[in-house]
Amino acid sequence: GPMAGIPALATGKRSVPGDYDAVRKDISSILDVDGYDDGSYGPVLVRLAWHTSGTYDKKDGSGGSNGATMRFGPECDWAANAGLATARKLLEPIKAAHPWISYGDLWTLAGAVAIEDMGGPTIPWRAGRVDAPDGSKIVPDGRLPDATQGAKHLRDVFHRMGFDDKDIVALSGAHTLGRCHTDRSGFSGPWTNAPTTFSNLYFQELVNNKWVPKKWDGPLQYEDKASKQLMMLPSDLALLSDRTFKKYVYQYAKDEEAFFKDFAVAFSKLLELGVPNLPPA
Ligand code: CCH
Repeated sequence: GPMAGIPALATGKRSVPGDYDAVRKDISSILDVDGYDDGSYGPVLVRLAWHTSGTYDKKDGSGGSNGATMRFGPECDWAANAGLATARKLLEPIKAAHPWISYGDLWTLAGAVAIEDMGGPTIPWRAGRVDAPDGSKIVPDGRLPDATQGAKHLRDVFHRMGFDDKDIVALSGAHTLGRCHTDRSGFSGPWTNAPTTFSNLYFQELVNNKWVPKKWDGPLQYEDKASKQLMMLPSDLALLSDRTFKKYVYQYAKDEEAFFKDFAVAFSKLLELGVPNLPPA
């Protein structure tokens, strides 16, 4: 739907270069908005941070959040990035108030701040991404995961970025946040009943429900048999049908602390893929 009004920024003033705390404050101040989805822009900002980073290929170092090439075609028009213009536009007033920050740093910092403000773990974040000019080489479409596919595809995509099986399951826990939109991905609905709180609920719902195909005109997705209010993508259910993935799903469903710890490390790594010359941690 249309964007709800953008609230005034907390600091409301320009900051000195390098004052990332001022940027963090302004990001925090725009997250909660009545009338947009479940009341928070947090989830779509997390998705922006993920999609700007998840194009990375460790073989040749291409892709990743450095450059912020999603500002330009064709990347902004990839089907996988449908709906992320909402997130990018939302951050424009913050870029205007803090013009010294790069888009790559702003988009990834917004994802980290959103996770933290929604109750998640502290995400180690470092500045250093440099924006690329329009016309720069953009990686080919097709590097972000396809929700209709299974375990082999998840491994192909995430191993290409340099992640292992445990990282794949930990990162998938971000689907505790937000929802699917028919006008963006074609899928519909939230994974949990608390989509603006970062928790291990996604894993609990995965293991505690019976998942059946949803009867509708849209693409194959699953609904929980009891309430029919929650959804899983085919790629989510792949985490249950693969023995290795399933082991971590059950571990994270039981142990939120382990999930938070592993997610923070993997998400931080994701945001830094392909970013050269980062300052020491
Ligand atoms: Fe995701 N995700 N995601 N996802 N995702 C969608 C929404 C969110 C896949 C497909 C989809 C990660 C991994 C995967 C978020 C974070 C992460 C949607 C619905 C699809 C489809 C988009 C829409 O309609 O708006 C697939 C396939 C994978 C395979 O691994 C990872 C990793 C992360 C972050 C660490 C978040 C957050 C959302 C909610 C966005 C919103 O607007 O509410």
